[in-house]
Amino acid sequence: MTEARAILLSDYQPFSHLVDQVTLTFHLAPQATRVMARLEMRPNPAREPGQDLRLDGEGLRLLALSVDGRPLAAQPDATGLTLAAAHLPDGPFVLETEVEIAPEGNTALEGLYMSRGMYCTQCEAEGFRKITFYPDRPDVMARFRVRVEGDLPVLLSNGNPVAAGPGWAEWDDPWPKPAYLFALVAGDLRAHSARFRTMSGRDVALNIWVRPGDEQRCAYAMDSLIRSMRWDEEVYGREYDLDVFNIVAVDDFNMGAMENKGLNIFNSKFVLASPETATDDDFARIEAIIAHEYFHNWTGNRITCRDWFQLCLKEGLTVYRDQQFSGDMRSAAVKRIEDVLMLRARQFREDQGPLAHAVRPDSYMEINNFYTATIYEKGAEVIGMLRRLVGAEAYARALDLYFERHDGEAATIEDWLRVFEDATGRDLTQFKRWYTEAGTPLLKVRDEFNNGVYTLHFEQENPATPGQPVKGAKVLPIAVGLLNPNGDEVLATTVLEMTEMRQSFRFEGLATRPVPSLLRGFSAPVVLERETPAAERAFLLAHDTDPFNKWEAGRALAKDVLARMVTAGAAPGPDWLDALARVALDESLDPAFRALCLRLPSEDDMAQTLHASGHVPDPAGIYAARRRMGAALAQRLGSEVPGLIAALAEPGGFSPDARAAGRRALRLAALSLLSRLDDGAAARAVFAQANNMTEEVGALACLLDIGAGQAELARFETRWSHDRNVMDKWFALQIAFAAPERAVEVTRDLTAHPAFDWKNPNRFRAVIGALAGNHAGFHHAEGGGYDLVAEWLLRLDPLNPQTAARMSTAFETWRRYDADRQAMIRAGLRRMLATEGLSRDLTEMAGRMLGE
Ligand code: B3K
Ligand code: ZN
Repeated sequence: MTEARAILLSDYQPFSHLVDQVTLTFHLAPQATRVMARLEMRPNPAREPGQDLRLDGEGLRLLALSVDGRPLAAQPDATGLTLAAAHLPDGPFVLETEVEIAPEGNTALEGLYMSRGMYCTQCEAEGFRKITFYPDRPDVMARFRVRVEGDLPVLLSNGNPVAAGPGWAEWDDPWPKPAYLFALVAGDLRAHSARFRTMSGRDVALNIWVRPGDEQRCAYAMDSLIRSMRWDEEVYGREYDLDVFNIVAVDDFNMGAMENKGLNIFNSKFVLASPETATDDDFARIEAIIAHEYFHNWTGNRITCRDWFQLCLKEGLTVYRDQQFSGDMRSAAVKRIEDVLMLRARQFREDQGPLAHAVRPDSYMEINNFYTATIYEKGAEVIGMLRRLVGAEAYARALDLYFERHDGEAATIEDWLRVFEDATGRDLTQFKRWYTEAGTPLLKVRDEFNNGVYTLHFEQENPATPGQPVKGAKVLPIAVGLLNPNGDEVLATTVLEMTEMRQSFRFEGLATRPVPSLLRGFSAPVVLERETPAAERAFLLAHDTDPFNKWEAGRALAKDVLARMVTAGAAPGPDWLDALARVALDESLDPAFRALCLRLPSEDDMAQTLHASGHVPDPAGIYAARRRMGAALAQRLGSEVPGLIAALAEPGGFSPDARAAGRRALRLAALSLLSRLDDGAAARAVFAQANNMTEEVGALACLLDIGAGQAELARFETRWSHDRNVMDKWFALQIAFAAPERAVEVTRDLTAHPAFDWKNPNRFRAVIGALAGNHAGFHHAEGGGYDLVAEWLLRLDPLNPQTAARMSTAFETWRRYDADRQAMIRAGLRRMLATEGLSRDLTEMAGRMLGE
């Protein structure tokens, strides 16, 4: 199965044939499902006549094959079936196949598989070929009609329901689509239903399908769906286009969710929520993912990708849209800060390591390995930059043109950029480098003030990445504002457009030297480097009118302090402590914002930053320094904290809205500080009285963080052992908060827990992923963390290569660390590569990480 061959963008050719209509019939059975496929095809006029027909197919038992009713003898190979041109008509023909598959044995969770008695599918990127023989590529778009037969009460597929009887149902999807958007679900399910009237007055039936008993936990997802549908009409003018929209929650799922046309399939963790079981973060993620999958209906489904190299065309744009949506629903400033935190934690990390790749890569071995932070989050940043450069109004015009011009098509990044060029008259040739060149630019800034003229000198560096040693200058939209020394803004936010390697910008008529607020709103995904005195950072934390940069100033200050603590053994000085204390206690500020300011830089973030500035990060040293930093903050704020906690208590019922969530976030941040001073007494009380999961789990985390909480852990387990999604939190928390020298042992013990169902991706991530995320534990000098993660990846790989490969990115940062750690990780990756039968997924990842 591990034929290691790279697929190249430059090899793209249109498919030999077109598929006009697909008719599928499924006889469901766990061990032997029959799939009958009838494909109405014709040669593609865009190709020379007389092409063979190559169909993809993996793990299929071929039972029958005919062309225009005439049986044909053809022998499939390991990856598909070739029908020689000689056996095919020159004009339209009907190809029929019958195959048998075994969904019950499908542990890869790709294709048709079973999750706790229910049938479901995951076809993106290349899972449809595990269901039937088909040209499984996104530029082959066809109409699908599906008949499902099985002895389960609910039988679903894409499109509109057309007919149903006992044990069968038929569905018709009028919108041509690629096979990766195909879906089928069958199970004993219950619906939480609602209706939606579209902007043109069409009535749509909305259903969220869940296991019996879970219907009560769908209200928030439904509300999010309705708000998403309305928002897409109001902001993008996009209306829904079928009579029904179905969402199904499944427990065994490799990622978050999937945008199958009219039948979204979700990891149950991103659907089910009640105040008792879901945290505020869960609610926010549910809202974002429901929106994301819904928005794909236009950006992904109506307009899809020509080939998988264009993945960011749908993912970057859809992430950008879901970020806009969450910003509109909540606090835009807080949302932007959270998005940047995540971008730096995942995408900068990826971009600065051996897995760096372009937003539009030009080669891959296994496409599932490219559903990355670069394609998604950097892809979204690139669109944000485009909008900043052309302006909101031109962006809206360009998007209208995109939908008008490419509806029903499989498009490319070139098509996308041409739409912007045509709508705005801009030449985007240089801008396109954001799509084709990997790496995080470094933006160095110097400033100068002479005779009332203030000058900013910028210089960009575009570091080498695997396969891309030299790069050109990027177009950088740099949003700046200037403040005068009493804190008034003397220049409101202005977007400078940098297009050269070195460029200076002048500001005239200033009475005094201004304080610059650079890269407001994080206007470009770069690392900003400027010698900035601590006093200036503290000034911006107090006075910047741009909320992102206000936060960023505090963040930079904290990172400077922490870096000095790690590298020079310094103590956290009063400047930082006082500045932070003022923000924490400033009641004119949004509590959610204050909570974000109180969050210390993560250990991995510090390791990344130290490495970038030429240090070899010592995980134990970072851990210890960060704890000292937290302790100092607790001391500084100590007397104020109980008052803060009391003032933020929310009597009355729970509401998941952003305002209430922000207050809880600040209250828990304060509780965490207090726990260091009162040995957890207050946290124990909050845990005991909690009527919502945010506070229950938040208080438990405070206790675990100070090395306490064993009794509470036991109580939590007793209370929640029946609930998988909640128990994932129980597993993950203990590992996340385990002290560095105990993390491996705690993890090992939990892998022996009877509820450690490691074939379930959520549970695997909650345990093995949590160890990989415990920076000092995973990177413990003895290497036990590396060994344990590698051991489990190798165990999972034969069953579920996709999830194993994704988690292998735990090792992508190996070059940051000292020689001993590097040697251990390299040896582990080499052992992986030497393992017989290693999947193509993990082979590609380990090979790229080693750079060999
Ligand atoms: N498009 C899917 C991801 C599919 C991942 C396949 N390995 C979910 C999403 O981005 O919306
Ligand atoms: Zn997506």
